[in-house]
Amino acid sequence: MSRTLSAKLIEEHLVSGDSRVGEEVAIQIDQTLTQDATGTLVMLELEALGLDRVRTEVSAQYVDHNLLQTDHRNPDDHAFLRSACQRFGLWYSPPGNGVSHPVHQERFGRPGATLLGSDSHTCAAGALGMLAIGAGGLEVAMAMAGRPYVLPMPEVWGIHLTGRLPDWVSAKDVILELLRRHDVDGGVGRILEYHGDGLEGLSAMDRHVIANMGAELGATTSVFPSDDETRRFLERQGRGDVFRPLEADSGAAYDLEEEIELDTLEPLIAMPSSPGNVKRVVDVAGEPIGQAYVGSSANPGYRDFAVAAEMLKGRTVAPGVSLDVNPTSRQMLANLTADGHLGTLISAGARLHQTGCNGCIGMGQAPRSDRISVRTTPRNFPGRSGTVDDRICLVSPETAIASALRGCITDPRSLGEAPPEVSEPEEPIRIVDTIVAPLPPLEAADVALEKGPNIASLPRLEPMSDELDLPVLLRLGDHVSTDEILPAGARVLPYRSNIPEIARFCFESVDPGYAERAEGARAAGAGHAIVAGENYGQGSSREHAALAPRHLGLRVVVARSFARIHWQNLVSYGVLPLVFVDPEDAARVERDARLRLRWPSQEGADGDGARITLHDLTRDRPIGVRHDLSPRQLRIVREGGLIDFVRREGGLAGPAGDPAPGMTPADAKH
Ligand code: MIC
Repeated sequence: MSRTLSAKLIEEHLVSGDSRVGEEVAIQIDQTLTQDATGTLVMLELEALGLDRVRTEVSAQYVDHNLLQTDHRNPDDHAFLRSACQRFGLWYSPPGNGVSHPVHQERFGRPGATLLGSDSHTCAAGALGMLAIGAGGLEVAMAMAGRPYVLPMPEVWGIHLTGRLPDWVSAKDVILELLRRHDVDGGVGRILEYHGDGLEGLSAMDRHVIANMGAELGATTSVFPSDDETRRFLERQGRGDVFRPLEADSGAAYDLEEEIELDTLEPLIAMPSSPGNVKRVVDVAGEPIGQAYVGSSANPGYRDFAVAAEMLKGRTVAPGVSLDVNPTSRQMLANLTADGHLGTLISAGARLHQTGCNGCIGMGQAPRSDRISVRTTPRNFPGRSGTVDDRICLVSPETAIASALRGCITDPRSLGEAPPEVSEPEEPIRIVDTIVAPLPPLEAADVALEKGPNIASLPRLEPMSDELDLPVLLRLGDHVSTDEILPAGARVLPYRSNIPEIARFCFESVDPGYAERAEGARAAGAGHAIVAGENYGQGSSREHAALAPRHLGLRVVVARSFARIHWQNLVSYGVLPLVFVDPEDAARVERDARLRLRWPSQEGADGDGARITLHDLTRDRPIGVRHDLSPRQLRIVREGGLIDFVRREGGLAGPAGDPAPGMTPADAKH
């Protein structure tokens, strides 16, 4: 039978399960990726679970998010991560080395491998024919311990690309076109598999741009074939030996099919404040901007910066516009410097920042309050930039620079020029030695974890009782992002390794009184519930968005639907995610209503979660709810979360390859 590439990658790694859509499959993970903003928690989890050494082919830890060192907290986190890498056997990419996703693609990417990462944009590695999935940190910790990753078999969505991109249109416009068509939840439960002759015009880093922002569609991941372009990319990184051609069989049947004629695309822009709010640039042109921003994991390629530089040659950015340039990596910076592009950018008025994520996650570079900021970043959720009433737009580098030159949103085609032709350096500078290799096991065993005063051990979470009376402390709308649940930004990120402290910021932009009310309820011995609309928890994979509210007493979220990674994070931290059977009920439950949750006191063999009931005590009416948890997940929630569950089952110290007791994939659903 003809198979899709996604099916082949899954079958090659299948540990158990049946690869029919919706059925659970457990896959072996070859590589893991963690970054500092989520990695500190992962390392604390490994410590709590008693792991001795990672059992993957490669586990790499990057420091790219918390680079602002305004006091001891972030540098202490870096030192902690470095010591944890030495202790547990990971590669360590220090601050200044660059953004995790492109650096991983350059240094460790391998066609045909699986990658699990505690960052929602891990899917970017699909650019090389990998099966790369973003997940919560605990699941990544489990994968480091050699446990398989369990997921419901996604549908495979074939995206057939034909033709060539027109002048002034680039890879970012391809993914914005998909977001225009399908919005932020259009990819949920799906793998986007790209194929067709249109691929010939897309470099490996162009494919990275497209695969990266599959996360914004809610997709499980994106997959590109591994072809001549992949080989070329790997050879330029000095890693041609890991190349392996991979593609779907001819005539492979996709669950869904879609066509994009690249020749017909135009410059596109995601307007404030959703990646799905996509318009044609020409339709919104003319609006004044205060900032243009180039860089991030969503446009990390050499060409993205080189095009910007060529467009700016001999010119100066418009008065009043801050042009912020965030080079992807140390290696990229070295190449842009050698080629003179960096000098061109600086002479044109650009502000050069250190290599890393920076303003993409609100670590500095916040825009002024009353003006549009056009960015090549992947996300524009409200307030994520650090400015409460920000107006962030997502664009290609071409549109960002055209806008920087004119001082207003500008369709690059309207510059009336030929687009710059750029080609990658013949002999690129390669910087490989700044990533620190794992220590040999004997030396590693003696390394002590370096914990600064801000690094707090994980809070213990108590099991859930049979009956709970919970006040509804928040009622939320649709598409609430993890940036709204637990903000990003320079004030908050320094507390990523300190749950009690970071919990104070929960839902700050939505309802500043929430944390205090939750603390009050908790002090009085009560937990609480939250009611939400569709796609609750979209965006970042940060576990803190589940663990911090849990620390404040959150026990149940009742929503119309959930985003994939956050749903799993809630389960991992002992919060019960329930779905309204009648979506209209989301509007009927009042803020401050009291809900009574009942679990059957005598659990059946499967935990009998089907009989969980919810009653609105304020209106005295039952609320129809369902859960989509497997028996194993129900047990995890009841026992207070995955860490305690695994601890009770004997921790992670077992021999390599053994599924942990209680972690048998066949028993799990997600
Ligand atoms: C993001 O784009 O939101 C991040 C920063 O990459 C996050 C990670 C985080 O919150 O630490 C993600 O997407 O997972």
